Amino acid sequence: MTLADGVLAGDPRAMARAISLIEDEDPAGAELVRAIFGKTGRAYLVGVTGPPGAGKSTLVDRLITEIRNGTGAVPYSVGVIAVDPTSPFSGGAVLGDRLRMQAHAADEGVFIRSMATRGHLGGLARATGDAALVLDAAGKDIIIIETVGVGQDEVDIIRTADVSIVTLVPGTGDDVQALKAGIMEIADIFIVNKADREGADRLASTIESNLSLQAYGEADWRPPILKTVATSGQGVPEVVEAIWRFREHATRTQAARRRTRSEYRLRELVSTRFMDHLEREVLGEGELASVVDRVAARELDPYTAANDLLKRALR
Ligand SMILES: Nc1nc2c(ncn2[C@@H]2O[C@H](COP(=O)(O)OP(=O)(O)OP(=O)(O)O)[C@@H](O)[C@H]2O)c(=O)[nH]1
Ligand SMILES: [Mg+2]
Repeated sequence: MTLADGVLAGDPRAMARAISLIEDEDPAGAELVRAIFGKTGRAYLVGVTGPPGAGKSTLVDRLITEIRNGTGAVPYSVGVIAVDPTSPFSGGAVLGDRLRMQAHAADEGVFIRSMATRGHLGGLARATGDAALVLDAAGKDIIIIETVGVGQDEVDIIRTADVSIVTLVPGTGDDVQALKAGIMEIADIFIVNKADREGADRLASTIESNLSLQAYGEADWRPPILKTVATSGQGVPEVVEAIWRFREHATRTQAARRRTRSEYRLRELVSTRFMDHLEREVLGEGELASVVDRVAARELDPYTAANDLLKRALR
């Protein structure tokens, strides 16, 4: 049985192996994605973002429970990708996520994986997207991606999910931070977590007054603001309900969003392929670095440099 067959059969070991290949940027990972791609597109992608320590993993853990035991007739299967922003060697947060979510270890309908972010520009979004394809091909109905809402890469991952959930916490100045980082705009659902703490209502009304600055038409989705205590599970059923409501509501925008996701990935891949080609096939050893040095030293402007490189690649 090939690795792709294993993934398509939903074998957790094949899935884990596939995601490792993707994470390591092994060419076999790309090969695998090629083999499974035609069988993807069924899963519903839920993006969860927010500042470090907002309680995202705790919440995702509760969401899994709620979705698995939930009100639906058939329990959906769930795949989770937790993107760990720290170095692959620190391992702290990864371990934390694993421990927190291991309550689901015995549940065959749940697959959880942490992914370390690598230095590669754009690589995180690609690796996360490919890992989601693996879970999708393996038959997971709902795929949850957790990222810390810092950095464009991470915001893009969440922005192009089928539903984007932004988690904030009272009393940390998160509201201001989030406004600055532009993650307010991407939210389909707001969560004020740690609602057992003081200031939850205040934070909710800050978000509310922000929303009221925008003009929502009759038919537009207005992001709900939901208060949760992830540690106890309070408010979590309402979050799952809001996800289902959004899913019902946004059938038209979902197609557009998935198209954006495809375009984003295609553009990113072509750029990466092009740069790889340039560095490996066109330029000599260290040549790109010396062009960078000249731009840094103001001997060469970046536009001229880029045009020169493009010309050489196309020659
Ligand atoms: N009081 C309170 N504590 C919470 C709540 N939700 C989570 N916590 C605690 O907040 C801490 C961080 O929770 P995590 O779930 O790891 O947060 P996270 O956002 O996933 O963190 P990173 O992935 O490291 O950014 C843990 O100690 C949780 O127990 C809550 O609703 N109330
Ligand atoms: Mg976490």
